[in-house]
Amino acid sequence: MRNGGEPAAAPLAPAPARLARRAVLTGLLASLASPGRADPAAPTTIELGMVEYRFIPDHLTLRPGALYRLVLDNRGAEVHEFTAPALIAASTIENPSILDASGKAVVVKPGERRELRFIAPAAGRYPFSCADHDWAGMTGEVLVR
Ligand SMILES: [Cu+2]
Repeated sequence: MRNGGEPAAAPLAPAPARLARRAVLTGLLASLASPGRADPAAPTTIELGMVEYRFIPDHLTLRPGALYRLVLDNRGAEVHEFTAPALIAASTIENPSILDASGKAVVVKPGERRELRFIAPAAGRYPFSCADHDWAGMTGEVLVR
């Protein structure tokens, strides 16, 4: 007679192929369970226009841990900068060579489009500006939530 429902012998370990199938199935089920969740491998593209002297739009809402392509599109006649020290310091920047020498900004010439790829940081508010024209109100904010 067995005591306490314990199995008499350890079950056979699953074969590696069966484990692999189980991992694929688990991933599939997880993706079905959260259909609204962005695939972290597929970036979300956001266009940020730059003119004299504002960003269009001047507020962005991002998801923590999601991958973004922020396309900085200078539609103006002057050089503009996306200056975002807190955001850049807190994010994982995928293409840091796009940053200027300070490591806190991306400089965009008139008519130029430059792309900053990054993984959004933890929830919070991250102000940005154009360091050349913040005096003129060329500022904005990224809300991560
Ligand atoms: Cu500017």
